[in-house]
Amino acid sequence: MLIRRPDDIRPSEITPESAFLNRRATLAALFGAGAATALPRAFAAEGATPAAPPAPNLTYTKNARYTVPNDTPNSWAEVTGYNNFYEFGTDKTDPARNAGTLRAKPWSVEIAGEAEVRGKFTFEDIVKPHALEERIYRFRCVEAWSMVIPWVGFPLGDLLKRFKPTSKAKYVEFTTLLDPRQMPGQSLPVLDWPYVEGLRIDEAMHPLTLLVTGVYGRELPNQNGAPLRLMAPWKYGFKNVKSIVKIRFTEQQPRNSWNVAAPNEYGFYANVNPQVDHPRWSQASERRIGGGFFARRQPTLTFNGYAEQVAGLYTGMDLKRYF
Ligand SMILES: Nc1nc2c(c(=O)[nH]1)N[C@H]1C(S)=C(S)[C@@H](COP(=O)(O)O)O[C@H]1N2
Ligand SMILES: [Mo]
Repeated sequence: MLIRRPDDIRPSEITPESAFLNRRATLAALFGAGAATALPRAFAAEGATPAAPPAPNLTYTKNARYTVPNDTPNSWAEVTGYNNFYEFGTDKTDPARNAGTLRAKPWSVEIAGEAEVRGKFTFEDIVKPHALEERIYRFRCVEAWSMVIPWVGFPLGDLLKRFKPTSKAKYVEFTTLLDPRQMPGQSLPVLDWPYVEGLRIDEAMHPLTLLVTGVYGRELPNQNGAPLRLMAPWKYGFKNVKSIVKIRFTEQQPRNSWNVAAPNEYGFYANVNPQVDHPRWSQASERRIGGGFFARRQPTLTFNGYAEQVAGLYTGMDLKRYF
């Protein structure tokens, strides 16, 4: 059955035109014939009985300061089945189907740039010194859909401090793994691989910014960015780079993948802002995933509801210019 919500934004509307051409034909070669013939379809689990998450396999505490009042988290099936991870295909259901080729263990992260402590660190070196906590955050994709997600992780700033950034460290750049054998979508010119993102150092150090290792009490599924991904909940989803292999402290503002692909459409800051529309659609409201066929649209909140905590980072900045 083909159910297509009228307010759905098709990949053809968000992918740069040149990259979108013949996408289905090329995906067929990478992912098998099914991808070429499958009609676009609504996420199967949407509106269905929420599938319960499997038992937790992480040790963590619930941080009750970070919850979303009057809202319940999206189901496990939604959080792990409706994804953007173009390294595994551009449809929302592609990552769950295709991300099995990613080897998230063992993993290492290179620390580089303007910091006293640099070098290669294992996943365990990175994570072990930190107590994991669960925080329920709003999540807002630039495509005007949203979820509520119980992430497990720890404040990124606590990690960054361990590397003793120098006074020249004004920004932090994060890079995803580059390996077309593990990430077959990297064989297509959809984005300039590897996926890179960046934050200003004060954004990276902000207590809301998490380095995420899990969701729903479990180690991150590959499709959600195993084993390490970023989460800055006041920004559009594309800032939250997955499967990070490199963290670099820089003096200059780093490039970020979607800005490189379409600079008029995706900025560096990408703060959720109902008053600054995407050139091709409004950001004033959003479709909350999981409401079923008659899903409600809800108003977009400034800084995705985190204005009280983060607005001060942008005092005096014209947020229409720095979008
Ligand atoms: N490496 C990488 N990171 C990525 C993306 C991607 O395509 N590749 N997509 C981004 C976008 S657009 C969104 S909305 C979120 C989706 O995260 P989720 O699938 O865990 O909900 O991941 C972000 N991080
Ligand atoms: Mo997104």
